[in-house]
This record gives sequence, C-alpha cells and structure tokens, in this order.
Amino acid sequence: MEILQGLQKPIKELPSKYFYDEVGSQLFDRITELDEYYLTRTELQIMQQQIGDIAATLGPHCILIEYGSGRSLKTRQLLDHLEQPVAYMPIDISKEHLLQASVELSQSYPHIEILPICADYTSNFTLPRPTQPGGRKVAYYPGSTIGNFDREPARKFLAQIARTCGKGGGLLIGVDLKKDFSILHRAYNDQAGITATFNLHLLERLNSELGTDFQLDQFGHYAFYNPGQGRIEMHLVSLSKQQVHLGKEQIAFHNYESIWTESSYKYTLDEFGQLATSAGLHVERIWLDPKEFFSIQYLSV
Ligand code: AVI
Repeated sequence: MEILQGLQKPIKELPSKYFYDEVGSQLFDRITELDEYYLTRTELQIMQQQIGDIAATLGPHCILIEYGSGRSLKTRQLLDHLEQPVAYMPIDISKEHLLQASVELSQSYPHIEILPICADYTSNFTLPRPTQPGGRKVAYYPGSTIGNFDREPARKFLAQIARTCGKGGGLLIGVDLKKDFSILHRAYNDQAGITATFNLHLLERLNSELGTDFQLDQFGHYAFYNPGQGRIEMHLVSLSKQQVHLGKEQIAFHNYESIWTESSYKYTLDEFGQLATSAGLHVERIWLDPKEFFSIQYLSV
C-alpha cells in the first residue's frame, strides 16, 4: 500500500494528504492564524478588497464547484456577491464537515441549490445535475493547495478541472508566489512550533491507524526553501539509528535520514501562466496584494 511503498523508497516519503484527519485539520487551522503564515490572511485580504471585481469576472448564473471545501468558510464571501448563482457544489472527503457545512449553507442561502459531493477530488467523481437548467461551471480552488502538487500532477489536475468545467467554464484559484526565501522559511518554521506539531502528527496518525511504532521524540521537523525547484520541502528527520514496524515489515532509519512529507511550490506569475496553458486553461485575470505575496487568478477553459 501507498504508505509502506513510500517508506520503502530510497528517499522515504509520505503523501501529504494524510495530514488532514480531524486533529491534523485543526492544526492546519491554527497554522492559518499564525503571524508567520501569510498565505491565508493575504488571500482573504485580496478577496475582501476585490470581491466586486472577482464576482463580476465570474459573471451571472454560475455553478460554483469547490475542490476541498472543508467548512466552506471562504466561500460565503463569494456566494454573497455572485449574481444569481445556479448551484454550489462543495467537494470534500470528510463527510461530516461536508454535510454540516451544506446544512448551514442551505439555511444562509435558501435561493442557491447546495449539492454536496463526498469524494477525493483528485479522483473521478460525477457531478450532480442542478434542478435549474443552464449555468456556467466555475471551479474554486483557494489556499494555494495547487502548490502541494508536483508539476506534472498539477498539470493533470488542472486539466481535469478544465474538462469538468467545459468550454465557457473557468477556475478561480489561489496561488502562492515566489518571494524572499526568509519569509517563506518563517512561514514553515513558526516560532510556536505549530507547523512542527502538524508535521509530526502524521506519524502519530500512522501509529494510531496503522499500528506503526514511530517514536515521535525521535523525529524532528525540517522545512526549507529549495530555490532550484521553487518549493518548500517539509521533512521529518530521524534523530537516531532506529527501526520502525508496520505490520510484519521493518523500516530501518539511519541517523538523520528523512521522510519527505510535503512540497509546497511557489510560482512566478509567468510560471503559473505556462502551467495553466499546458493544462488547456487561459489566465484571464490576476488579483494581487500590495506586496505581491499571493495571487488569486481567474482562468478560463
Ligand atoms: C494546504 N497547503 C496549501 C499548505 C501549504 O502552505 O503548502 C499546507 C501547509 N504545510 C505546512 N504549512 C501549511
């Protein structure tokens, strides 16, 4: 299985999607509130300042499809401003959050049809059909989560969104930008150590769900910016020579050997434009904060 295969690679790795169980999602929420973690705050600031223009760009009669909607907190602003949206389709793997958010949204927006989809949004899922005919499909993918994909998977995922939305559709996406590496470094090495706890929680999760015997105090959080690859790399580094067990398998660690747990790519506007083009999308609009730390972009199919 994926976890064992990752730990048996010459450079050990674990998929970052496993960060997000209940505790991991709560830790991530705390990260988004940290002074050092500028991403969420900056995206929200751009959204607040440009919401009129963003809503006008998306246009009337949208079917808004949110990839990884969680509690749909960021979406309310959009739903408040869109002109006569036809439907909102939140997609999330966590059924509990999805259904709770959907009930709350139905109460707040009785005029918008809420059609939740419980799925891993990178897999093939079927879109429900809204009761009201017509409407343009617009995907929403905030948070610069696209940064957590390597280049080719990112291209494939964007191409899949383009196919889902079809001609005339679009994608509103949050993309984190290249900047001074010390700012990037701080964002993934916060003083309070929340990012370290978030990273180490991955091992805690494997221990409780798969019965591994990782000793959490024998691994350290290590995150750095790799300028050649244009990404933050997050690792868990073994602090001793040790063995870890997964079922009947034994995984050996050298002292200072790492498990690569996440990449977070940062783009220039040109680089992201090229990626979008290679996925069959066209950059129509870009909104930035004054420091040009983060971008919200509207791509058309
Ligand atoms: C969800 N994603 C965009 C975050 C990021 O910044 O890459 C995940 C994260 N990892 C460490 N801090 C936050």
